Amino acid sequence: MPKMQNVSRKFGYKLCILGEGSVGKTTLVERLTTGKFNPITKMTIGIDFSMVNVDLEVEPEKKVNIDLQVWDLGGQDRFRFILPSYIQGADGGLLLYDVNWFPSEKNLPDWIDLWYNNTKPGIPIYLVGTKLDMVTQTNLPLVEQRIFELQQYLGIQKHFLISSKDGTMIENTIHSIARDMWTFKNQQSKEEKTEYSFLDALRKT
Ligand SMILES: Nc1nc2c(ncn2[C@@H]2O[C@H](COP(=O)(O)OP(=O)(O)OP(=O)(O)O)[C@@H](O)[C@H]2O)c(=O)[nH]1
Ligand SMILES: [Mg+2]
Repeated sequence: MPKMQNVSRKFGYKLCILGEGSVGKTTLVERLTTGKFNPITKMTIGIDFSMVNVDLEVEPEKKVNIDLQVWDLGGQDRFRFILPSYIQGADGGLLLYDVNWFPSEKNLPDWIDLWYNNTKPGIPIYLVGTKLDMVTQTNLPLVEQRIFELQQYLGIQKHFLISSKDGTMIENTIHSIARDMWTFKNQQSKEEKTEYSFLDALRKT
């Protein structure tokens, strides 16, 4: 039997970045692609695409290599009409809001509805609070309380607090969603295989 160690299979998934204007979508994508913080991003006009490569050990001695095609849509209201087709075919989503700016939370329920109306059940979506570097020690308990309330209210358990400025939790967030995307896809293909073999068995009888 060949040894499975270091065997790497390649996958390509679509990851959508969602959220209001100025919450830090493009800055996150730039951090992922260049490893740097860009303090002077321009507002995104339409959609930008980037590739991010992630190596994951999904099981002991089983590695996969994932090409994430990251879709970044301008958060201005005038781009909202594209949203359903933007989301279609997504394998995962990061819904960003700025933890220092409560108005960026206002439309989170609409974003969630939009997501569930345009994706299959089970496709991972995370809530991501941005600009953690701007939260003071005094404000942190308030922010944590607010996150807890949002999770309950929106029914989303997976939440990450990130800073694209100092890099906090950026890698963890992307590795975690890549792993969840892989798990979901893997589960789905197993279910499809079971369905086909069941149909094959029926045909043979
Ligand atoms: N301090 C700090 N500033 C950030 C962070 N992330 C983004 N910013 C700043 O926030 C501003 C807006 O960031 P963008 O990434 O352009 O926001 P966006 O969500 O892509 O905005 P639209 O393209 O208009 O939808 C920029 O000035 C960024 O430098 C962060 O983690 N910390
Ligand atoms: Mg942008």
